[in-house]
Amino acid sequence: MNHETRGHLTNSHWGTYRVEVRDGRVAALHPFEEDLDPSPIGNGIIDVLEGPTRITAPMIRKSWLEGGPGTAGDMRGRDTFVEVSWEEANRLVAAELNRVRRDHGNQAIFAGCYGWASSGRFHHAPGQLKRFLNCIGGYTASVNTYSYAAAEVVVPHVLGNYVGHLDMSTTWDSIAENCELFVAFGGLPLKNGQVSSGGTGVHVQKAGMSEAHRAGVRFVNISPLRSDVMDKAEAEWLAPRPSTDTALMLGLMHVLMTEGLCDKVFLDRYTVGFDRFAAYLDGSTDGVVKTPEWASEICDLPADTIRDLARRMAAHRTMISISWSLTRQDHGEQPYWAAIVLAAMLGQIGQPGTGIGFGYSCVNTTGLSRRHLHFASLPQGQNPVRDFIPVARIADLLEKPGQSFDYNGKQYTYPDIRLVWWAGGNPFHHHQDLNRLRGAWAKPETIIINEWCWNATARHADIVLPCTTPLERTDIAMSPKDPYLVAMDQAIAPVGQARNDHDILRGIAAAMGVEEAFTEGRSAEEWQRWIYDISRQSAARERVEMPDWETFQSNGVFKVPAPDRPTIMMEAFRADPDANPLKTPSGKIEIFSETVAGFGYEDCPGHPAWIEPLEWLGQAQGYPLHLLSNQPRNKLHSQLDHGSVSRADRIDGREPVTMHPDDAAERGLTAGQVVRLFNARGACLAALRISDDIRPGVIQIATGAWFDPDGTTCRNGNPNVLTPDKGTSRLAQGPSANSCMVEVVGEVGDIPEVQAYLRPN
Ligand SMILES: Nc1nc2c(c(=O)[nH]1)N[C@H]1C(S)=C(S)[C@@H](COP(=O)(O)OP(=O)(O)OC[C@H]3O[C@@H](n4cnc5c(=O)[nH]c(N)nc54)[C@H](O)[C@@H]3O)O[C@H]1N2
Ligand SMILES: Nc1nc2c(c(=O)[nH]1)N[C@H]1C(S)=C(S)[C@@H](COP(=O)(O)OP(=O)(O)OC[C@H]3O[C@@H](n4cnc5c(=O)[nH]c(N)nc54)[C@H](O)[C@@H]3O)O[C@H]1N2
Ligand SMILES: [Mo]
Repeated sequence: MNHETRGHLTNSHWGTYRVEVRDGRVAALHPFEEDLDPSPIGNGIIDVLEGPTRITAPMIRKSWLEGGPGTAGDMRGRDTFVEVSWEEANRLVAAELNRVRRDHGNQAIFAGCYGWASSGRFHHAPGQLKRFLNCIGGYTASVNTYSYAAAEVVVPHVLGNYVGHLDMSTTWDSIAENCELFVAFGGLPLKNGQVSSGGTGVHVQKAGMSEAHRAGVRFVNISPLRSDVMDKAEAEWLAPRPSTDTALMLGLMHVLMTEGLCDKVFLDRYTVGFDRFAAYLDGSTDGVVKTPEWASEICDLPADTIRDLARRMAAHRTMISISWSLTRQDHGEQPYWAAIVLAAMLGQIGQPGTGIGFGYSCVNTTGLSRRHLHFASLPQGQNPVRDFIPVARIADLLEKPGQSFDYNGKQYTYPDIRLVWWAGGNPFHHHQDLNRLRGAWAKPETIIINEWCWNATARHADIVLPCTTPLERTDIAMSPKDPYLVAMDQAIAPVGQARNDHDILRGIAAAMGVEEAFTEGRSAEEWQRWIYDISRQSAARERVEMPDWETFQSNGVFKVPAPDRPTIMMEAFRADPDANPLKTPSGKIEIFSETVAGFGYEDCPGHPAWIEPLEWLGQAQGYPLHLLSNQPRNKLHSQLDHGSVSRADRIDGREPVTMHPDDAAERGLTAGQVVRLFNARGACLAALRISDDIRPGVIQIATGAWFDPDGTTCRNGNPNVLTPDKGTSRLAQGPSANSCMVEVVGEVGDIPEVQAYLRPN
């Protein structure tokens, strides 16, 4: 297209780059010059575009090909693969879809397809697959995310909306100007601000935090990890036991209530149900007074520290940030609800630079100043199937057809799944208790995956359809959360026989007689232009003038002009709650929710409460260390784990696990040695990193290492062999990965080699 004159551009969740192409190969990705804090993650792709981990042709699992659907599901992950032509692959997939539809109905197809895929508005793999399946009668879907399912379900009961408020987070400029004290539950790890789903133009988190620090904002890092706030911000570090923030917040709120530090005017005008909650705080309802001393016993911070923090929060203009990680724990609804009530008691919600924010630095776009535009995407059509699961209930779905489950006040039934199709996600990365998932995964008759690399999910499939990476196709990066629109150029030819997901599905649609319904007669380029033009018209209605398609293509980048004033979350509600009510039953902040109380869930009552997690340091039950499996700094989830950037960060090829020196000494472990992390669910191998930047009793290993099973042990340090597969509560059924206890020992004898990055036979 226009890259002859302006050079190739690409975009990813972790940034925008100029692509240097030499002899038809990608030689380097150079950071976009407007990005003053580019991420190194991008270059990790170069050495894996080709090579043993690349899937270069359609592949069928041998037993499935020979015996047909349903053959030797337990061989998934161990079987060999047979290469077939695209024609043959299309024929096999079409025939199998027709069989399952005819014999069992479309609800027997699970295509929740959770995953981050790649940025690029058109070639969004899950969106493409869902559109295709809707052309043939639909599929069983999934709802909510792994990121913050508990918040997605509980916060709408409290504030009327969750994602809407997250999108309207108070911007960094307003924080720098107005905030004095920034209290971050789960910290503000810059490692996470490297990415944003849908694509990143330039990185702003470091600048936002630095500016606030220069302006005098004091940061408090409440996290088991010191590194969760950058050194430069000179944060005060408070390291509670993991999964106990709700108790800590209750202790803080008790101080506010008993010392007359609550903003009563705010509570009266903007909230309902404080009295019911106060009766819990002061122990009238359960006989337990939620004093700082009580909280201290649970979270293990000194009572005086809690008291002092509460007084400082009341005395200053305070912003509370609550990281998404706090939802990914047992009863992950509670810290979110509690943090909102804490902010309501301080009375600063809706004012400049203060109040509450949902996870500053979880992604680059939280606090990023931008216009809020509506961009089009590929229409997905209508799914006639009503069945769904809360996203993290995948193993339950496969194991328990016909059984019922609770979700947000209703009961539903798991359908009987015969065929699973994934495009753009890696359940053998993202799900908990992978040994359990492996067992459940053996049950469906057929598993299809679109992937470009031989990760664990590809290895555990029957039909592997090789797709392109963004460097091998043309697209547009156009995320409503990021001001930069980027023309994504095709830099190189597709590797091997890889096809774009859209073309893969078009081929299968043709074999099933629905090609016209799937494409509506448009080529990929015509669709991109269609999406762009509709978005351009929508932007024009917001008085933002986007260039026409040709100009955009020849320039390569368009930046939506910044708004002329900061965004302040819930500003309109604060200004006039009668004219701008929240979408809750009362129109106000629901400190007590009659709706949630009415569900009668003992694990999610009508107001925030401390409910002991299944696994935590207060109840060690044989496994004495709390394992945090947080997001990796050198990649996005499992993406590019096989690439050079991620692998350079390893210790002799092993994933590092961080432990406090006292815990290492107690176990006689030394830095760099290979250790075994284990509990009743499984084990994984990792290399020991010793640091006093972690709370004693807590260990940390990043997620993302490709699952490499050897029995129930992962040779490659994937923490999800250890994490519990339990819903946060009957309300949200979100994932609880961060409430996980383990033990660690030195690995002795022959230490098995990592095999995750070899091509399967
Ligand atoms: N223990 C623990 N587990 C966790 C978490 C945790 O904190 N702790 N975090 C959870 C969270 S928040 C999340 S969001 C999930 C993330 O889980 P996922 O989103 O499933 O993880 P990714 O590795 O991003 O998977 C995306 C997959 O899409 C593939 N892909 C990329 N581009 C394309 C494309 O164009 N087409 C196709 N067909 N495929 C493509 C990639 O190769 C990759 O395999 O993990 C969750 N799991
Ligand atoms: N580089 C990079 N960035 C990413 C991602 C990635 O894979 N790589 N993934 C993206 C995705 S999908 C998401 S959802 C976001 C997630 O964003 P987060 O949920 O914020 O990510 P985490 O790194 O899991 O958690 C942040 C910190 O919370 C702390 N923490 C954990 N449990 C507790 C607790 O009980 N109490 C307290 N006080 N602190 C706790 C941990 O020390 C951890 O480092 O990150 C996004 N950003
Ligand atoms: Mo996420």
